[in-house]
Amino acid sequence: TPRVFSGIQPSGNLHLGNYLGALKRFVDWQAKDMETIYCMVDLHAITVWQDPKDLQKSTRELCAGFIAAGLDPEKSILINQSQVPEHAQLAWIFNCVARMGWMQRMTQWKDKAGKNQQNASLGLFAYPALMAADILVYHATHVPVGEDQKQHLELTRDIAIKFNHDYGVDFFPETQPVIEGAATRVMSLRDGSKKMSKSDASDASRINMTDDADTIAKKIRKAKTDPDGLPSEAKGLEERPEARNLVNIYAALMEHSVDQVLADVGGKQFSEFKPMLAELAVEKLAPISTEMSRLMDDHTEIDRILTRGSQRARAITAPILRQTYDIVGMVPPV
Ligand code: AQP
Repeated sequence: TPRVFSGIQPSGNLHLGNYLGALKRFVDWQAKDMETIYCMVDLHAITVWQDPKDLQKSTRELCAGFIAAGLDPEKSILINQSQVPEHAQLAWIFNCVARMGWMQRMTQWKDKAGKNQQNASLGLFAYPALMAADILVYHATHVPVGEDQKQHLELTRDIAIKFNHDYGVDFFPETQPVIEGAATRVMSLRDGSKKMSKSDASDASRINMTDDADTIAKKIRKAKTDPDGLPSEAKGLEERPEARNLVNIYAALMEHSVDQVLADVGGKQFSEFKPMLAELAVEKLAPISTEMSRLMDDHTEIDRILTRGSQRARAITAPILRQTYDIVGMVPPV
């Protein structure tokens, strides 16, 4: 059966971009007849500094978010990356397959390392090789992600091709990025040219999954827009990034197309549309955040789910790593 793999970093609050671009799609894939594996990528998170206590809390909270959004630990394998050591082990092999020049071209590296690349962690540079390992250690073929991860998935494919070519095997599959929906790139509420992100200094720039109804309404009310009203078709949103972003969010939450939404709300002013969007966002997100905090009350259940998930995962990853070592020429234990 084809396998689906994806992950989210426990590097802070889960936000609406993560939800619409990734998590909501994870739930869709779970409903199909596929094996689905979803990961809290804590090893990725520490490529930039994480306070240990915050990391633990964020990892459990992310797992609570996964479950609250509709992932079923019986149907999907839910794991914490560091509990499945084959991810990091395969990543080392891929560090030796990938080329420095490939990594240097990654826009996420350039954005996150900033001007002072010499001071960035080696892990941040090698991030995409670990991501390739996350996926390929399951021989996963489908990877639902937001638009920003497209380049990393192309690199995953390059690593698989080079490994297969160098060792003369047909072992790692070529993975398909699955970038779907009306909100594959949710933008900051304060600046339509930046993506909504956990690490944006301004909390007003994003809607956190744990925000209460008042906070959500206030952030949407204050969201940047232009003075014009809503157009009646998608064409009218060109060159209007903030307006387009709010309409995309609305469409994704409604599970309608942008054109369907504009057929309804075209002609309205933002003063009228924003309260509609706030109401919809609260309606969709409040049950998730309520369930998240219930699950967080006692994290033993979450810890148990992750332990069980990693056992199921290792039944897949251990044989694939063993075969990889064999291909590479490592002497196995007797
Ligand atoms: N703004 C976004 N719109 C749509 N999808 C998004 N994703 C992230 N931001 C948006 C998708 O969420 C998944 C998990 O992301 P991640 O946690 O691995 O990493 P990230 O991209 O680093 O998330 P942030 O919020 O932007 O964190 P920082 O601020 O640390 O960089 C991925 O599928 C991603 O595409």
